[in-house]
Amino acid sequence: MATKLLLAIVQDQDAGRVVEALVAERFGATRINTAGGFLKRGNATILVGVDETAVDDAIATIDRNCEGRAVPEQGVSVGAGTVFVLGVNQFLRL
Ligand code: 2BA
Repeated sequence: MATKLLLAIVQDQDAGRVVEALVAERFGATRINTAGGFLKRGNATILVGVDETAVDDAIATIDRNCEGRAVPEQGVSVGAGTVFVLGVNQFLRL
């Protein structure tokens, strides 16, 4: 059973809903308050350790609960989410 680590960067206003939806679907999730390098606005990085067979389900849950938004004053659009899928060497629960 291989574990993956999702590292999902979402906008602040969506983060609570994303975490609640993940937990309701029995995924483990950890929210870290972060900030984007370009806009320097608060955003959230959500860590989700998940079996590789459930990666697509977890990403779909994240996607359903966040949305892209335009930031006209900066002339950019922030995407709904930026997701990295990382391999995990070991997953230990002590
Ligand atoms: P920020 O760095 O604050 O970027 C916000 C939005 O500004 C980006 O939306 C993109 O549309 C634009 N942007 C970012 N860097 C730019 C640049 N050098 N020149 C012109 N426009 C730029 P997203 O791409 O949806 O990214 C949303 C947030 O996700 C980012 O916030 C950052 O916190 C994170 N992120 C995105 N790509 C990343 C990456 N490759 N590595 C690490 N974090 C990333």
